[in-house]
Amino acid sequence: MTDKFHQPVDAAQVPRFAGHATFMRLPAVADAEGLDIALVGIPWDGGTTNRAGARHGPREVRNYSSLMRSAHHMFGTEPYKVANIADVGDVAVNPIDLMDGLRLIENGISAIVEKGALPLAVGGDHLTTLPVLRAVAKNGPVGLIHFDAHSDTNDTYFGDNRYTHGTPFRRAIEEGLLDPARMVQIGIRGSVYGSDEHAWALKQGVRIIYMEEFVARGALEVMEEARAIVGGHATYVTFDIDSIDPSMAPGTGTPEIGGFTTREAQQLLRMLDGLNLVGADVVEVAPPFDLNGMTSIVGATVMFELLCILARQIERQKNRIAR
Ligand SMILES: [Mn+2]
Repeated sequence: MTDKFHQPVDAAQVPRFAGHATFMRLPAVADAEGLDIALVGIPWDGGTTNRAGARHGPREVRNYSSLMRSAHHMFGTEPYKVANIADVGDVAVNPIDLMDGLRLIENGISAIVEKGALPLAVGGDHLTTLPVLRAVAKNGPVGLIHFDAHSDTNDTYFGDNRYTHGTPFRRAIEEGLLDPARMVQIGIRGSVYGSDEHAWALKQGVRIIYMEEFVARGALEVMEEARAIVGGHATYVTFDIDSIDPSMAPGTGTPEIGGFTTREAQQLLRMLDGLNLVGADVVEVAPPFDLNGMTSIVGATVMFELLCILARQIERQKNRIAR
């Protein structure tokens, strides 16, 4: 089975600091043909309202992903043995034209989805998730499990500008890409523009689990509720690195204190196992604000956790077909 799937470069043969800096040291391939999971970069931060830099995220996450090994120590999963996974490179982007940027990102992710592969994307700012959702929700609205410090459901910025990294999930609901009754946001915290900032999202039926509620209830209980909300239907997972405390992930554009520890994030992510996922992303890693790569290693590790969840889903599907 192993030899028909792409394998990462063996660290016992080529040390981790050598060779090509691809995601997880997997082969770089031209497109998603034959892949179960496509690792893809979205180097675009044209939706950033304050500190830009997430455009540099994919390159640094690729670099730090060289520290990941090939098996998950808790699940026992060896993702590269059960699924065909490779680095399809970065989608084309336009750093000086927002609407063209969104169009290019949607095209890039659509090319993956059309080949039947699950996209696992690394942003980019959180607006990149909107064109990804346009690509993965072509057959109808999907559910969403959203880890973030911010709800990202505001309406407009700087006048009537509707597309920023503070608005993607409002636009996605309006466009019918997300079913708000199957949406849960976890880790939301920090000061807001007004006391009614989350009123619109709550009115649509979005479940917002503030950090304070997470602290009171714990990962197990919160994720049991999140799993019940999305159920067994198609669901997307989006992980904003600013959900993690800035003491552990400072390299991001909009840091908020009081965040998840990296260990809590691992606990939360592992409880995604068994859902029906159509893709996932890690966004808002901004290397210009990072310290010695400490945020990029968090991004790479979150990516590996998500990769194992997706690989386990592929494995279950293949076993079902084989049976
Ligand atoms: Mn966000």
